[in-house]
Amino acid sequence: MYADLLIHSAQMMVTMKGFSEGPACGEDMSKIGLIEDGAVAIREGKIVAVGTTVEVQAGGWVGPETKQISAKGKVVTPGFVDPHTHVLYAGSRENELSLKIKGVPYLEILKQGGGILSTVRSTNQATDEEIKAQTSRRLQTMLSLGTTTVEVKSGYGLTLEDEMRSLRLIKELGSEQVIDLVPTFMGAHAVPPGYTEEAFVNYVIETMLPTIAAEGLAEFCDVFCEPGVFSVDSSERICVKAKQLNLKLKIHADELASSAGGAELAAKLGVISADHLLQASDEGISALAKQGVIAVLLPATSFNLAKNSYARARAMISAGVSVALATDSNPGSSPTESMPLVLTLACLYLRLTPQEALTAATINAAHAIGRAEQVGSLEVGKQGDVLILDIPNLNYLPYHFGSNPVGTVIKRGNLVWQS
Ligand code: IZC
Ligand code: ZN
Repeated sequence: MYADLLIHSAQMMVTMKGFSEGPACGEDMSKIGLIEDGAVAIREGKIVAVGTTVEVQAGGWVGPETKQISAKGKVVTPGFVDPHTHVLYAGSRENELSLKIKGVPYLEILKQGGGILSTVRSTNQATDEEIKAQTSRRLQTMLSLGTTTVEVKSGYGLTLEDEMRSLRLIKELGSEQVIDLVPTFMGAHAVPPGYTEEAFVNYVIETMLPTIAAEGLAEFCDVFCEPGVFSVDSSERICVKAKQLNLKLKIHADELASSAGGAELAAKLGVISADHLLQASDEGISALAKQGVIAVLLPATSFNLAKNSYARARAMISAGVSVALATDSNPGSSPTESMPLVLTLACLYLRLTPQEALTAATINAAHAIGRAEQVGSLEVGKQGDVLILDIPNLNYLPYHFGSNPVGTVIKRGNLVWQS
């Protein structure tokens, strides 16, 4: 039995070996399973051998039909996993840039009917084909930047019908294009006009959640837990119901207001991940560590909100929290598809080392969306999702920013993008 594909002679190969059972935390976030002169062999979409080039070649995997790619002088990593995005939408919000430059806060724009509600209008007015075409283009950009698995939230519909449409489109896109998509229901993204917070939360709990769970359209449920959007109490009610319906949980927690209790709620509920956490308290961070909640940090959002405020990643890692990284790709607070940019920002402003940042963008990110058995590391039996980066060493990845370091993207053993 020969491999279909052999990538060999990598200057450095990052495997992330050993964390498929549970995410890396503390000092383990630096253990990236580096192999010099590394090789990986893939057959029928799955990894069949990993090691040095000599080891893999000696394993008998290379036959006359095996396609071979040399990664000489380059760095090979698992495909990036982006575990927090709002990438399904129509329209854009560049008109809000001037407000942002003037210092108008994100939530003030929302309060005035813009922000999320503006994208709800443009999405709900668009046809299925328009939403899919615009989203596909962004997914293609993500793929070219090395993302091979991505979580996608609904939340620009805000009626049962429109939320179901978004989740159905995520499903369709997932089967039509290359990247694997993981669907999250986020009906509680903003309170639409005509509702009080309480009335809308009741609608989410009594009408949206049961139908969406019954249709099997989402794996996760997420809530924008933030004073002025959904309170801790409202968020808890929604999460408790979602859990009863066997949805896994995520929370947007402590993004904007200080010590609002989002992290504490996340720990109390035992969510899989708590996301943002810029303003999480020391108690909240300890609680996340104790409960094994993954912190999904979104430095591109901090950067784009331009408030010079970043999550306290070092305190989280010291406390034993597993950290993951995501783009938060959305038309308002993070209009980007770039995990390489996120890695740069994570090193400079979250003060992660390149090793920690890579762990956060691969295996820990896979854990944050329930995909660690399939992706996030280069290990035998996992999906053949591999990047060949056109860079000489690991430090170069966060160091040189603003251009694309990705040379080749392999998805399930197929070459799907090349620079
Ligand atoms: O469209 O502004 N933070 N939700 C919560 C978002 C950002 C997306 C948006
Ligand atoms: Zn978000």
